[in-house]
Amino acid sequence: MAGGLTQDQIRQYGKDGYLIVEDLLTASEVETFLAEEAKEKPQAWKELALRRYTVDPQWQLLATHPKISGMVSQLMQGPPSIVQTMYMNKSPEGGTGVALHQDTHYIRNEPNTLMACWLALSDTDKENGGLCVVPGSHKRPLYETGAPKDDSEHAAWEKVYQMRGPDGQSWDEPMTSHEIRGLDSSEIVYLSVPKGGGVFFTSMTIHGSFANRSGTRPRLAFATHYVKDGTWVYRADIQETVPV
Ligand SMILES: O=C(O)CCC(=O)C(=O)O
Repeated sequence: MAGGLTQDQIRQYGKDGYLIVEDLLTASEVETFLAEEAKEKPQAWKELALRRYTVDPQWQLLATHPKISGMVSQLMQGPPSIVQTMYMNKSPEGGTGVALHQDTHYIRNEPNTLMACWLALSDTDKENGGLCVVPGSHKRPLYETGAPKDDSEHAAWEKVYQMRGPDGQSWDEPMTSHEIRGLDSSEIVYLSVPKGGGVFFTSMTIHGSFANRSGTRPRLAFATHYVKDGTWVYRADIQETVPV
């Protein structure tokens, strides 16, 4: 699949572990998504959780967007399959963020080809809880984590996931929301991404966000996680990946 990234952009992604690209979506694509999202949804849709892209045309459009999937193919050097999609509407009155983590903490996969495209559906920055990253962190090992420490910044949860291995075995695994321990906070870079722009990042890149303290500006974002065709995803709830 042809993609629109230059060799310099691909090199930058390899060096930093993330890449910001503006104008991935048109204003009308963003507005159409948000208008559909504002409508009441059936229970069956809600229950699809991370797999809404399999039935919802707007979610599918963002997850399979040719401009974006072409770039994902370039970055992962092969055909992508969709693992999950998430829409995150962080309210201006202190809506909490996702504690800093590496996506491999949440989605174990082999070989580890997981990566994400995070799309800004409103203007996003430090004040309204925009995405933050630690440049170059994708070259480090997987960090130790614990439960998030500050619930005014980060949501904390616990869940049990069913896992399935390639040998047919299945087992339950408890998971809590992850917060990396031992991170030097001066390494965190707070990104400003305008509406319609996006950030590509690897599953080892440390990223997350803090609460929206803007008082007036919602932080709206849509993320799709992809693996390269042929990758095993252990979590049963998102194991059935869909080629783009
Ligand atoms: O947008 C955020 O707050 C965090 C998103 C995230 O962790 C992800 O897309 O993997």
